[in-house]
Amino acid sequence: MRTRAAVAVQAGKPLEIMEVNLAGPKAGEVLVEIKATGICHTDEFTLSGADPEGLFPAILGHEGAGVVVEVGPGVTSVKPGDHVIPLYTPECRACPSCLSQKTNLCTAIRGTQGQGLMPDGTSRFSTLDGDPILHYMGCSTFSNYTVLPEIAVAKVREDAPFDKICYIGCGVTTGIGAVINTAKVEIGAKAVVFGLGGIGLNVIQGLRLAGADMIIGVDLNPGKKEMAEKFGMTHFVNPKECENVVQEIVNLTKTPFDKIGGADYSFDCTGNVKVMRDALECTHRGWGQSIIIGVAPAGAEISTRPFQLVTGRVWKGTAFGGARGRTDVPKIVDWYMEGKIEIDSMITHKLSLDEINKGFDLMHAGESIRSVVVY
Ligand code: NAD
Ligand code: AHE
Ligand code: ZN
Repeated sequence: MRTRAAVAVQAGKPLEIMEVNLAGPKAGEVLVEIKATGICHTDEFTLSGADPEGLFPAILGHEGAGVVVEVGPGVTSVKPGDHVIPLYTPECRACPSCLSQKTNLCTAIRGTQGQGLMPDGTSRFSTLDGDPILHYMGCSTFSNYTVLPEIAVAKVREDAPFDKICYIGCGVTTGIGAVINTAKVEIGAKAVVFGLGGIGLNVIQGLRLAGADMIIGVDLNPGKKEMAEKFGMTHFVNPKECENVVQEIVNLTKTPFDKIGGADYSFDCTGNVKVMRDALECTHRGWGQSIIIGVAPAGAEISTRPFQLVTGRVWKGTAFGGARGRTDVPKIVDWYMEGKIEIDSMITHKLSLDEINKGFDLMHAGESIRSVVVY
């Protein structure tokens, strides 16, 4: 079939909207009509050329929601008409990682996914001239129709609006999951969130859900403060307005009884390795945990004095918030539908596919939280 898609032709260039060919689903695959997709900072990261795994030409996008149109041979868990959210972290329930119950990082198809290919080593997308176009993160939601492995779709309830729940495909689950699954934050905790964008705000709402007492937000853009407060941020620190962010946070968290100070938990939602160091070092001696969510450019490395770890601080990372997609994503959709979590106000801009590059401009200007493309 033919479908309209925004194609990343080359790193650093705007996406090009065009008709492309899409081959039908093979065994174990499903054809999905994408109804809406968010634009995550990771799409921008890859498009910019900073992603060591970035390949071109490709169809980016990994934060979508849609409807199953057709299933390939052997597919049993979904059928045409089912509403689904594509999963860049699939859940096969049979690989060593899934069976370990220690990680959400299913390894069943990670090799081919990283090469922009379907599990059989080929691409379903091509130009009208027949040249292959690569998949991205196994999702390619910047195409109106896409093909996904069966293990990479979460079946969700049919009354949930696509233009909101697409955000559960990455940002919402990543932020809330980092708090609940990765850090396992407890009631009364003091936490710091670096970067108050589409991920950071969801960390904040996760912290509120977990019952944190103090939620300190850090961002260079003071325009992010108001929205973060609505989601539960209790204190705001602008690194441009203080001499030392780490000291500022330590001071904020000190009490007459605890004169050492430091956050119980911190979360990097910037992808900046200097920020990651601050995020670790502002946590409490003896038990502080810092969770890296941000993705850093090719060649970037983190550093700290080993003494920071010797004295009990813990550095952790999380992908997709530690969520097991097929199991957890339908539950998060339920939380949204039941009013337990909020999404609507974070979707600051709605665009057509033709306007998709505007979504990247808004992100660069710091004007959007999430832009969502509605097909
Ligand atoms: P975003 O652009 O919406 O937000 C980033 C925020 O960080 C902005 O508000 C910006 O002002 C702030 N910021 C930038 N530099 C800063 C600094 N030095 N100090 C303080 N604040 C700073 O991006 P997003 O969609 O929220 O994504 C955030 C990061 O998370 C990106 O690196 C993205 O690739 C990554 N991410 C990771 C996962 C995962 O599974 N690990 C999932 C989604 C996104
Ligand atoms: N390809 C990059 C790393 C990108 C990355 O870390 N991706 C996250 C999801 S970000 C979603 O917005 C992830 O899931 N990582 C685990 C995985 O298996 O990709 C690089 O540095 O090479
Ligand atoms: Zn993302």
